[in-house]
Amino acid sequence: MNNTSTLRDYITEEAKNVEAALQEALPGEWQVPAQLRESMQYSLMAGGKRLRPILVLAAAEALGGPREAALPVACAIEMIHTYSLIHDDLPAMDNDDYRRGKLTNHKVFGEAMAILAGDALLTHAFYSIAQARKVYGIAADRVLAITEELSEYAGARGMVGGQAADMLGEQGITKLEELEYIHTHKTSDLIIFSLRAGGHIAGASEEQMNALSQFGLCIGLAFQIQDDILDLVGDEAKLGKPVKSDEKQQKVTYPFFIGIEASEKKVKQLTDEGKQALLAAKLPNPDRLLQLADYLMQRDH
Ligand code: GRG
Repeated sequence: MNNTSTLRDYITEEAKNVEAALQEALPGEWQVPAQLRESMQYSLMAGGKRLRPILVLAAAEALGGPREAALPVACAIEMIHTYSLIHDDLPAMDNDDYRRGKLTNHKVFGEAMAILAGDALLTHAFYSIAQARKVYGIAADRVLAITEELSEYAGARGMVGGQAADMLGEQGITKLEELEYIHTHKTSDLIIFSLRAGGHIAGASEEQMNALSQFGLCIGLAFQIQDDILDLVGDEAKLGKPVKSDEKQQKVTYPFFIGIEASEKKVKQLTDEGKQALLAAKLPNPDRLLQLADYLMQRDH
C-alpha cells in the first residue's frame, strides 16, 4: 500500500492482512486437539486493534525491507500479546469476564484450557518466527536476533517482569518512577520489540535500531498513559459527566499521580520525543510510523 492512502485505510487494510496471516499461522485442525485450537483461535481472532503487528510491518517498510517476510513475525507478536491477555484475565490475575466485548477465554473454555491456549500461543510464536527464514528466506542471523529479542522483551526481563512488578506493587506504588518501570516493561517492551523486529527483517543499522527502540519506548509509554486516561475518563465523561468509580480513582496510574491534564500533556510530549528520535535517524520511509504515533496519541479506544 502506498503512502498516499489515509492512515485509517492503511490500518484497516494491514489489520485485514494480519488477520488472514494469523488464520493461516494457526496449527492445522488435524494437528491439535479441537478444543485447544478453538480456544487459541477464539482469542487470537477476537478483533484486537492489531497495533503491534502493524508496527512490525510499518518498521520493515520504513527501512525499505521486504514487508511480506515480516508477516510471520507480525503474527508472532500478536500471539504473544494474545497469550498475555488470556492469562491476565484469569481469576488468579485480573479475574475479568469480558475482553473486547466478548467473554474472556476462561469463561468460555474453562481455566485449564485458557492456560493451555495461552501457553500454546506463546510457544507457537517462536514457530511462526522461524517461518521468516523457512518460507521467506530471511537470513538466519536476523531470525536469531528476532528470536533472542522476543525472549528478552516478552520474558522475565520484559513484559512478564513488568506484570510481576505490577502485581507485587499493587497499591504499594508511591513513586512515578516505579510506575514507569511497570509501564516500560508491561507495555512498551512489546512495542519496542515489534519495531526492532521490523528493523531486523529489513537489515537495519545499529543507529537505526537505536532510533526504533527510542521511538518504541516513547510511544509505548504514551500509549499506556493514554490507555489510563481513557479508562479513567470513560465515555460519559466525554459528554461532560465524569465517571470515576472509587475503584478507578484508586488505581495507581499516571493520572493518579499528576492528574488528567498533565497526563495528556505527557502523552503529547512523549509522542513528539519519539517522532524526533525517529526523524533524527533519517530512515528512508518513516511516514507511516510517524502517522501511527499521532494516531495512538489521538485514539479514543
Ligand atoms: C499475564 C504475562 C502476562 C502479562 C500481562 C498485557 C498485560 C500483561 C496485561 C493486560 C493489561 C494491560 C492494561 C496491559 C498494558 C498493555 C495494554 C494497554 C494492552 C492492551 O493492548 P491493546 O489496546 O489491546 O493493543 P487490543 O485488544 O487492541 O489488542
